[in-house]
Amino acid sequence: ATNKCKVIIVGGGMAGLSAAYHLSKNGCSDFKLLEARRRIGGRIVQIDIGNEKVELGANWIHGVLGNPVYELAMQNGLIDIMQSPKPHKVVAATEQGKQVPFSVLHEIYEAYLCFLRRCEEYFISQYLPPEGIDSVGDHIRLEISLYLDKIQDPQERHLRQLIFDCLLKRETCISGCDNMSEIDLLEIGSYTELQGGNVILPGGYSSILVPLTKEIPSNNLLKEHPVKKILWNKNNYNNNNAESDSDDSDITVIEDPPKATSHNSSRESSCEKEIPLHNVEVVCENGEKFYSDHVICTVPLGVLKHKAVNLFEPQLPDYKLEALSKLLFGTVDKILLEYERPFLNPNITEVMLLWETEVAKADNPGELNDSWYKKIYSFTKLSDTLLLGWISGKEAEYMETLSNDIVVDVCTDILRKFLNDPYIPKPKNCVCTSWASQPYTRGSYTAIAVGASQIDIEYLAQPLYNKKNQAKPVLLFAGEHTHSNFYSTVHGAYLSGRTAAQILLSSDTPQEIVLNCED
Ligand code: 6YU
Repeated sequence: ATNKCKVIIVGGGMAGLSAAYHLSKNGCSDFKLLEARRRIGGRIVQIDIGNEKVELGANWIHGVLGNPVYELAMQNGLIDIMQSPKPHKVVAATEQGKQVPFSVLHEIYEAYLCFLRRCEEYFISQYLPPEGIDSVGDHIRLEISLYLDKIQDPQERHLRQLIFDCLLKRETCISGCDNMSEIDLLEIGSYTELQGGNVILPGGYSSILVPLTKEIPSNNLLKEHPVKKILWNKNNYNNNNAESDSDDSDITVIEDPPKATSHNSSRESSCEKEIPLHNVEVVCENGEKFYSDHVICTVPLGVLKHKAVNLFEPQLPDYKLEALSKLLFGTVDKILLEYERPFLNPNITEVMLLWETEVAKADNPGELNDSWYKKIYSFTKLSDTLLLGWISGKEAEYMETLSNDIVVDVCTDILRKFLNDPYIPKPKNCVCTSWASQPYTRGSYTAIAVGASQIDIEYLAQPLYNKKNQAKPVLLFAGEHTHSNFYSTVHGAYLSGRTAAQILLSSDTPQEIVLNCED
């Protein structure tokens, strides 16, 4: 009997936990959350490195005003309101170990921000971009070349070009792509930035999981339950059982039942008579089956891209499959280096790396052997003895195939060269994330690729019904990839899980949906 419930939630990242939390808080405990990994949190995950708690996925609450994750953190005392922002001192250094004057860095950063804002404006304005320019990368590069044309001194121009290149690499880590030429120019403005800057929780982002999980009955959270198949219109297959159903008014007898003709099929239905009719059967990798009236699928876009065709029966509608292939789920990885003793100037918090050469675009990943590391755009100091490097795209995916020893050697060479100091020590420990290789993530976060649009995200979010006139959907979707303004963020995931729960908790009119659900 434990394998039957009203709602199954697939995936225990922020979206799944938010759905479970909102169901629980509103009096519905008849659900199960099936999580593939041994832990919950998904792309929110913390490890210990030395004495430090380090986040391997999300780090910042992006924005304060109107951010439900910030609210949740505030309500639960997770934010240190006395915390004063630590000074951030960035230096930009060239491969020759020369540091760039801060005034130049500042000038280029301001210009760059202006170019980016102009890209974002296309989403709301009626202006059209120059002909043939359809990506953020192409548009920004055009503006950069116009800007640099005005600088007479070739050395000054070159230096500025290197800073722009570095900022473009940084942008790939923010957007979640390999190259900014992949990002649709007209759609980048669909992402909504909330006011208030980036907030860090003193206990790390993962501390946000505590107030959510404490509201969810622990028996409802099933870890190490990877889902293999979601059969989401069982009702249509097994109409013979309709009368044996529970008293749930959502479940109605289907009008046009398939006829049981063969010996096998009648045996199947009599066998299933022992199981009260449910709309949904969810099968785990180990063969264990769960039955429910509704299922909320929160697996990441990367997993859906690889698995959707086999995961759902019946198949998802074509409009969803198309949206899945059009949207981007890029890779962003972190490189964490732990040192025996502090070595960086205490006043410096970040070193931006101004690589001389653009990263070579290799179609054959083997060719990245000699160039992958040029995609690391900076090292940030997390503590006196901990550095964080960022890398994105194909180069990040290539790095995921390398041993830690290789990464350690390469990063040590980079730091020695850019900081012009041959005595910089080797780290005693190195941890690299591997978001693209993780079978239950397969990338880092969602972006709108050239040719895709916000509508594709809305298509992914559409819940599905398996019968005409059904009051509530059977198959619902949540996850950062289903939020049309806050995709790629934790708060987007949280809101999408809340919406899915609200739909199931609600009566049938949208007004009541909102009123019926407590946050
Ligand atoms: C944010 C931040 N942040 C850095 C890095 C990463 C991400 N994000 P989940 O994957 O969490 O959960 C799905 C679950 O499903 C999971 O537990 C699986 O195990 C499970 N599952 C899969 N298959 C299954 C199966 N078959 N059966 C059962 N279970 C299965 N967000 O707000 N602040 O600082 C960062 C960052 C390195 C990788 C981030 C950040 C993204 C969030 O982590 C992410 O959106 C949510 O956690 C996803 O939750 P979920 O539930 O949907 O999926 C201009 C412009 C463009 C827009 N970009 C701007 C914002 C940039 C984003 N910021 C990134 C920066 C960092 C550092």
